[in-house]
Amino acid sequence: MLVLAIAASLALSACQREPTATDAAAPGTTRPAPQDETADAFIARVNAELKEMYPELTAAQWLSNTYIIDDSQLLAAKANEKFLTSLNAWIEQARRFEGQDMSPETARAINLLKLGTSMPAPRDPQKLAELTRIATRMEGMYGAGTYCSNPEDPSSCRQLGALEDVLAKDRSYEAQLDAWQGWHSISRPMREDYVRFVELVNEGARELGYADAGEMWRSGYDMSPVELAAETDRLWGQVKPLYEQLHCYARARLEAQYPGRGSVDGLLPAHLMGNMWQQDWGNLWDILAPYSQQQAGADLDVGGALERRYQSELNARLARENALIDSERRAEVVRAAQLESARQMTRQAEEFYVSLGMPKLPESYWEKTQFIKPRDRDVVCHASAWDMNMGGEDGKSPDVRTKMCIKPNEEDFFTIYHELGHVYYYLAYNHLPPLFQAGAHDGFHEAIGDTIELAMTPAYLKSIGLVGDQQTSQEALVNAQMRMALAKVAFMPFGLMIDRWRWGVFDGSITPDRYNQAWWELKAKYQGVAPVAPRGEDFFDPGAKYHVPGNTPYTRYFLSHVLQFQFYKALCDAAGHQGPLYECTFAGNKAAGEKFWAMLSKGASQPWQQTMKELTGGETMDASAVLEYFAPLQEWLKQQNEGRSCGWQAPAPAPAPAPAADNG
Ligand code: X8Z
Ligand code: ZN
Repeated sequence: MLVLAIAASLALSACQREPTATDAAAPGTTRPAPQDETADAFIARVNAELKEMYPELTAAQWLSNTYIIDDSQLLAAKANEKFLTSLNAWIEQARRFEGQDMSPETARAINLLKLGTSMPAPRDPQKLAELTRIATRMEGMYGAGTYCSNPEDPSSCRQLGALEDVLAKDRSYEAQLDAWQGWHSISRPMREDYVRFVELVNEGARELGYADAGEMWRSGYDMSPVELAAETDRLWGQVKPLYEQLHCYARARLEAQYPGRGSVDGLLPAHLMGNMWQQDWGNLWDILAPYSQQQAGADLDVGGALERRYQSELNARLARENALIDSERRAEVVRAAQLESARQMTRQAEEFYVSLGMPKLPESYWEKTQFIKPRDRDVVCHASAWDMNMGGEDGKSPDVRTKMCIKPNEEDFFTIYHELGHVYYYLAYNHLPPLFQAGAHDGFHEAIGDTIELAMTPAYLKSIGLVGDQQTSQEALVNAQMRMALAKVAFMPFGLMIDRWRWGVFDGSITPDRYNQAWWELKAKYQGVAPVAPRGEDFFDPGAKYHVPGNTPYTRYFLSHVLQFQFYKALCDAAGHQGPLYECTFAGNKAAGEKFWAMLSKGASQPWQQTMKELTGGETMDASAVLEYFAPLQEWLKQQNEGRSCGWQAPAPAPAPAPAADNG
């Protein structure tokens, strides 16, 4: 989501100078640069203006995300237009200082300003307005996406949440295929918009001096864009053997579950992985659990426990009602129970952070957050965390929120911890100037909540009453590791392939006539996943993943899946943990909490390498903590896969069309 992307880089504590009558501009617009302004004064002014205009932008975005209608979209597009126009003006004004001496902080702030959006806009006002309209429309189309299996019958219509439930729970091959194909039909109309979107952001990126928007995205990591790309290859090389073992194991189990149709030429069928994008295989626990609960002597059914809690909440509420309630009243009661259960799950997550010594969430968080899917309108359900006002004025409470459509299941329970990671990062760096109110890099932002997730060990889950007694057995260990691997290891190649696709789209090596083909080539190459029926260019399957129409860069999640294990290890050390890494939880440990908070409160004020050093002692991203963590599982998988022929052959990519003679 745009706001997150920019929030990740923009805010100021107070105006550095009083605006005078001569340089006053309309609230929230850029003032002309004073003649004798120094670079330091310039950055102070940008920080002030940014903070001033920010609440109006986020309010419009919040509205269009939580109430999708033409009017809210118009306002969001306009607010975005205003913001991107200001951003371009600031960047233009910053050129005056090129080559001049300035403090490292100011130089850093100017660079962050240039990278202040993942949607670089052309300077041409008409094109800029067109871009914001397209962006808002695509996100709205995703949020409102609905598949009707029988177009004549409105009761056959389902949105993403209901279709995801089918993949999560229904083991019928056909029902899953219908849900998967159904959702992938909603993005067909986005294709034309996306082609134009790419042209426009590329134009914006070129005007800023980048080769294309992809190169700009790769420039936000305190290293060259070429180095960043090489880093992702290197890190993937570290975890690939583990993924291949997991893939091999999952394939064998699927082939047993669906004889003759559990794989497609050695690749995993896209609709059978329990998840719309095959990025998290946790829902396949019924098929992939190494040992039964009895064998392991430990239960890990967090989803079941949450579902039971919700049901008893609902039953208690229904018991208080008149036996003859009508369907309208019943729906109200159901909603009240859903809301209560969602809030309870969120309280539980908050408690983890508070147990580390972090503050309670402000009261306004509980009032303004969207916890569950509203009944009466379309919303973007994809989970997100918002800082509405960069900490607010001095002395006022910050306005932070999350927006989710929480259901009582394990995946959403984890996602709440993930989202609160963003929220606590906001709270920790709200004291910084707006331009430094961002993650050390965007992968850091994604890794905070996930670091906590790693600390949600069976022992922790038991301590909060979500699972029962845990015996220590080899079987229990393998089960616990598998549960984590289905979320974390399965994710990694997906985390990589999305931007491999977009980098190619932005640099022109993937042309619109090959959008879908290239998408599935990358899915095959990295994830070893394939659709069971051809997906031609009449589809636009990338658009069925939120971050494509939402234009959120994705490499951040891949990096986060490496970083979170490094952070976890460092916090376990801080907590004085002894023994194997995977046994560690730092819940309730104030020393770990202090170390974490210190890292968060640095925001983007220094190169991430420095921030990482302060937390972990090292300055590079490194997947060896991933491998250390999963060592027992990898051993077990090797034994299980003995005698199987693992790996897969990705179909050879079709040759790219010859490049255009002149690409400008
Ligand atoms: O988009 C998210 C978060 C919001 S930043 C819910 N995630 C990625 C996804 O869902 O695709 C978290 C993990 C990966
Ligand atoms: Zn996130």
